[in-house]
Amino acid sequence: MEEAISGGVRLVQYRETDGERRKMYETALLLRQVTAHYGVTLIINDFIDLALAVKADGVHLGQDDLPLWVARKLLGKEAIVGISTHSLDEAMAAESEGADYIGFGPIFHTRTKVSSYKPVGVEAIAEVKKQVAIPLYAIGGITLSTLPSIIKAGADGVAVISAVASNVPGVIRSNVVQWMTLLNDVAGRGVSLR
Ligand code: 3NM
Repeated sequence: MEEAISGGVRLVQYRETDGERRKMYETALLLRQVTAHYGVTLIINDFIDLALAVKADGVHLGQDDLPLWVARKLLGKEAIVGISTHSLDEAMAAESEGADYIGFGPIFHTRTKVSSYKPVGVEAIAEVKKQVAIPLYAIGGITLSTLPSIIKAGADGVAVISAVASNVPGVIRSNVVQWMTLLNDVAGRGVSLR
């Protein structure tokens, strides 16, 4: 994460889908210390209690997680609450329920997340943006070569895992620098909710 931040990332999501909750707490606490130091926004995937416990900036919920209003009630109105959406209907519902942003996808095939959702394609982004005003972050199988089309379709930003992840020291940083450079070229801005 420090490499990603040094490359220019302004928002990170801690996404751990299974594992020991104690270990997750310790990891999230460390991520909070580092993100606070660099002034980077930290969102916790799925777990409202974890977000509360480490004073994260917000939580990201899936369609099967606790309802948005519960997260809002527990975390307060200043917290960022985002929702994963996979269709226009889900996107509209998320907005009317008070989400701060939506994740929308999978845009393309991805091997990172096992789910039954079929890829929605780039055109679906424009359809959703016609009806939904809150920021849309496209996700799922996005690469540097598809990034321009996604921004042109109206996405406010992108969320990527495999396109930047690496175990080799220095590679995440250089990948992120490439992404931020291209984003600035095609969108004229970085990606941030705060
Ligand atoms: N959520 P990659 S797709 C975490 O469609 C996640 O809601 C998705 O990883 C959704 O950039 C996805 O490696 C995986 O494809 C994104």
